[in-house]
Amino acid sequence: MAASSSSSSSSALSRLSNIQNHLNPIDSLAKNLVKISPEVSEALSHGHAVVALESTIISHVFFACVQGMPYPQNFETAKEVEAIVRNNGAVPATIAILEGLPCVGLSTEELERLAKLGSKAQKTARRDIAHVVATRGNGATTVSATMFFASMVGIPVFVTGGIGGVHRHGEHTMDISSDLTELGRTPVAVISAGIKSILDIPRTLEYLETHGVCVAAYKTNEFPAFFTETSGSKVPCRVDSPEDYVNMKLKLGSGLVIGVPIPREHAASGRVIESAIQSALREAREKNITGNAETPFLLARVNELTGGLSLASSILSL
Ligand code: PSU
Ligand code: MN
Repeated sequence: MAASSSSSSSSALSRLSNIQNHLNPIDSLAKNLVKISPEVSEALSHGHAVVALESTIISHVFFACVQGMPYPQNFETAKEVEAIVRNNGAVPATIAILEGLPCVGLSTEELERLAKLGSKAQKTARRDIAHVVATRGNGATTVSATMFFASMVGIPVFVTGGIGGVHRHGEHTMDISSDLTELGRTPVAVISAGIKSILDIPRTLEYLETHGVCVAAYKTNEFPAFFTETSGSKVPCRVDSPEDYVNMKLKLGSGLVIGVPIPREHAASGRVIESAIQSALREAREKNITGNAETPFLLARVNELTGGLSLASSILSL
C-alpha cells in the first residue's frame, strides 16, 4: 500500500529510521516506507513486468550539457522513455524523492514537478537518501539510489542511459561511483548503453569484478562505451536473448550489468562525439588539467567541439 496519506502525520525522522532499519531489501514491509503509484502497485501485485527508471537524468547533468537538460525538454524526454517501456509491454516506475517521500512510479504531474525543479532537486546517491528524506527535500535518484528503492519494492530490472564508474585518475582520487558498490550488494539488473569513455572503463570493469558483479553485453562480446558499440574491453558474459538473461537470474544477492550497444542508426553521430571526447582528453593532458577540474573541462570542450550534438545523442541513446 502507498504511504502517501500517512506521510504527513509520521515525522520525517521516524520514516528515516524505518528505512535505515530495513535490512532485508525485498521485505514486504518496505512497501509502507515508500509511495508506490497505483499503476506500479497493481502491476507488481499481478506479477506483471515493471521497469525501474532513474530521475537524475531528468534533472541533472547529461554528460555534455553542463547545466543539465532544460525544461520542458527534460519532461518530454522522461515521458518518451516511459512510453517506450509501455510500448514494450511493461510498466515504467520512475523513482525519485518528493518532499522527503521516496516515490516509485510518478504521475505525469509529479514527473513535471521534478522536471521543473531541474538541478534544484538534489542529486541523490545512496549516501544522500537519509539527508533528503530527513530534510523533506526533493531528490533525483542516481543509479545507486534507484537500485536501492527498486530492490526494496521488488522490481528486478532497471533501464538507464549510462552508469557511473571509476573516474579517470580514480586510482589517486578514489572518485568511484557508488553505483558500482550498489551493484555489488543489491540484486537488480541494470540495463544501459554502457559507460562513457570519459570514465576509466577498464578499471570500472575490474572494480565490478572485485565486487562480484556479473557484467554482460547484449549480442556482442565487448562492453559498449555509451556513444560507441565498442570500448576495447571484453565482457566475461554475452547475452543473446531475453531468455539467456532469465537463465542468469541466480539468487546471488548482487546486481547484474547488461550493456546494450547504441543502436546502429545513431552509431555515426556517436562516433563523432567519441572522437571529440578523445580530442578533449588529449587537450586536457597537454594543458595539465587534472583532478576535479578535468570533468567540467571535458564536458564544456566536447560540447563546443560537437556544437551541442552530444546532448542530442545522449537523449537518442537512452
Ligand atoms: N552516466 C551517464 N549519465 C548520467 C549518469 C551517469 O552517462 O547522467 C548519472 C547517473 O545517475 C549515475 C550518476 O548514477 O550519474 C553517477 O554519478 P557519480 O559519478 O557522482 O556517482
Ligand atoms: Mn563521484
